[in-house]
Amino acid sequence: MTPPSLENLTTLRAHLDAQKLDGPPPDEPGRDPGGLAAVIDAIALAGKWIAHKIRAARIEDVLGEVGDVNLHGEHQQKLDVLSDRVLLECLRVRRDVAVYASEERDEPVRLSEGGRYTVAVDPLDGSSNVDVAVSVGTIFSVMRNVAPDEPSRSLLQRGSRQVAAGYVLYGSSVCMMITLGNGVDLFVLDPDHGEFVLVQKGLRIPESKAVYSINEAYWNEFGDELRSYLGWAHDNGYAGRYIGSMVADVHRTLLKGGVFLYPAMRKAPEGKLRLLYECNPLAMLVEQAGGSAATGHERILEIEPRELHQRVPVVLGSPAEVDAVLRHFR
Ligand code: P6P
Repeated sequence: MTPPSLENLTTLRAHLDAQKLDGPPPDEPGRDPGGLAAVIDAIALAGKWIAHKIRAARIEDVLGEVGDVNLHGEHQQKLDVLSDRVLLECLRVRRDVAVYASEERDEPVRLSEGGRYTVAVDPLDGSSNVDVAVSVGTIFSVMRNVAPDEPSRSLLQRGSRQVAAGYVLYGSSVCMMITLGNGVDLFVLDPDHGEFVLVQKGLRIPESKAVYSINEAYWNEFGDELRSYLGWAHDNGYAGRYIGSMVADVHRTLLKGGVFLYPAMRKAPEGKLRLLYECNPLAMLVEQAGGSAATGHERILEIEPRELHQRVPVVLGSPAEVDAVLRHFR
């Protein structure tokens, strides 16, 4: 990893401009310059704001619950609601997003008429960990708006149709991992200048690593195949690492290798994690970095979504480690 220096200092905006992405929409009066770069830039801006809020949370008392529950019956944290709101507004002003979907909203929000993209987000994944200062993150998935007459339909495309995906991780440093479909790039927020700086271009996940990441407290809920895999892993000296924030567990897996699992269980036959704004974007990142992402029976990115908040089981990470899991599912 080449540390940034004055000679090779590349900001996110400069990196995006160099990718020659879709430019602004055709000249139309009153339309702000849009394009995919502007969409990613808007998410980065929201990420900076959320990072600040999280840093100051205990001081500004935005911790804790608003008292509401979201459609999944999960208690909404104040920061969940704030993060969702700032992402929506940052994307609205860029005028090229037709519809916005979020884990925190029952229904999608129509934004710009004629917008060329749809964005689906988990505004603050792992938010219950904020109270104990554990890493959390914003996950995003960008698709083309292929149904201008009814943009919400564009949200239900298979993950292989994503044009961009990534996350902002609010940890010991604020990291932004993005893919535009031609590799994975890692940026770190320089707190002194308020810029995301490129620190690793073309990131590759290690081929193998004897680390698995799963909540083994659910052992009694696991099927025989998964128990067989875990028994094999225990016999082969694997280490367990589980943070309980998917973004943090996946970030470690991308950088160090290993396998992350949130499987189907008796009490959750579809697993817990959502397809559109958690598993699809993270699966795209992992595949673009040379890894694999499956449900145990099919490739995540080939799933035809049925509905906005659909859940799927997920096994993702180093190719050799995902294969080791799937060998027990065949
Ligand atoms: P469990 C956080 O609530 C989350 O959605 C993911 O970030 C995380 O991987 C998972 O749930 C943790 O779930 O059941 O292990 O607490």
